[in-house]
Amino acid sequence: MIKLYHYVHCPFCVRVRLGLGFLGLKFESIVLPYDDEETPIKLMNKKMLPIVEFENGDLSNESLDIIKRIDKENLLSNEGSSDQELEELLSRIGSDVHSLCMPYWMWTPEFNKESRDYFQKKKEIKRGPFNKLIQDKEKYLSSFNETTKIIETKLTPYYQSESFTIKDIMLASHLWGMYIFPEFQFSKKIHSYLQEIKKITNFEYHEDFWN
Ligand SMILES: N[C@@H](CCC(=O)N[C@@H](CS)C(=O)NCC(=O)O)C(=O)O
Repeated sequence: MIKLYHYVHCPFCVRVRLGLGFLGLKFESIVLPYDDEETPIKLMNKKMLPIVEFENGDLSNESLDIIKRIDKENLLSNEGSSDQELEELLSRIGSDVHSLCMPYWMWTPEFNKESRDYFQKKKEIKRGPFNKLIQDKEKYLSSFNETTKIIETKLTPYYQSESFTIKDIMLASHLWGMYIFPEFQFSKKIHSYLQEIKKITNFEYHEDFWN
């Protein structure tokens, strides 16, 4: 069985879960504590997830390569708008969602005291103190809301497509983390889009912590 090492909050890891789920592939789910440096370095020589170990022992830690490899029948074909446009959208989403959500993700069940401290220390180097991110939330929220208006114009009902594609995996996984942000609601259109994706990919964000 395919083994997936992942972080729940990481959008690139969510990509792989959505891909596996859509294709109906069973996998062993291993949520690594965020402060575990040893496991990813032992497997891939760097601390970066997702890592997939395929049934033949091959390893990969590039989300899109992983999805291409498991999508043997090319069911997630990638036609339509240029990748550049989606990349720009993802980078806009990423910068606001990360600033808004990091101070909250660290209180979700994938973290314990040690991994939370490690996460905060590491992420504050790039983004600045988490309490400042929280103080500035209106700025990030208003920018994110502008981006969601653009997204809405692209859903037909999937991202510039009538059917589900790899682009929906990329978009949805970047948006998903906002379900953790307090006081935030997606518009009905985007929420319905994400919930439809949840259904067809059999995705449950925190299912690893149900038992
Ligand atoms: N290009 C990689 C990017 C994966 C990535 O950026 N993973 C982040 C988590 S979101 C990571 O593991 N960073 C190292 C760390 O957070 O310690 C992919 O698409 O899979």
